[in-house]
Amino acid sequence: MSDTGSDTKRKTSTRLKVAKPRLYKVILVNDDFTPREFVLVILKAVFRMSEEQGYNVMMTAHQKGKCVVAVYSRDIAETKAQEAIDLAKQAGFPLMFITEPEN
Ligand code: NFA
Repeated sequence: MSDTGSDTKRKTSTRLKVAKPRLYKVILVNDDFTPREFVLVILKAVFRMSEEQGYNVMMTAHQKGKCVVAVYSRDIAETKAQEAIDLAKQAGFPLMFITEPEN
């Protein structure tokens, strides 16, 4: 009863810490070497995109230079971007993904 006040304070400061999960965009960057079909394989495997979604994202990057693939927490965005880069590198392609905060 007498420490109701301090409990309330602790709860409030905890909420302030968890209430702001910044979201990060994973962006596909165009290059002149990676085959379109390989880009599609990566988008489907790593980012769980459908054939149609993947094709549209791949073609947008191809035509405009880059395209947002998806938005995640920072940790997931960076992990998925690195996974995709590594898979491409293993296959001999310079495919690049970058991450950036949404706001
Ligand atoms: N521009 C690549 C090509 O013509 C395809 C590509 C699309 C690569 C999107 C990277 C990103 N083979």
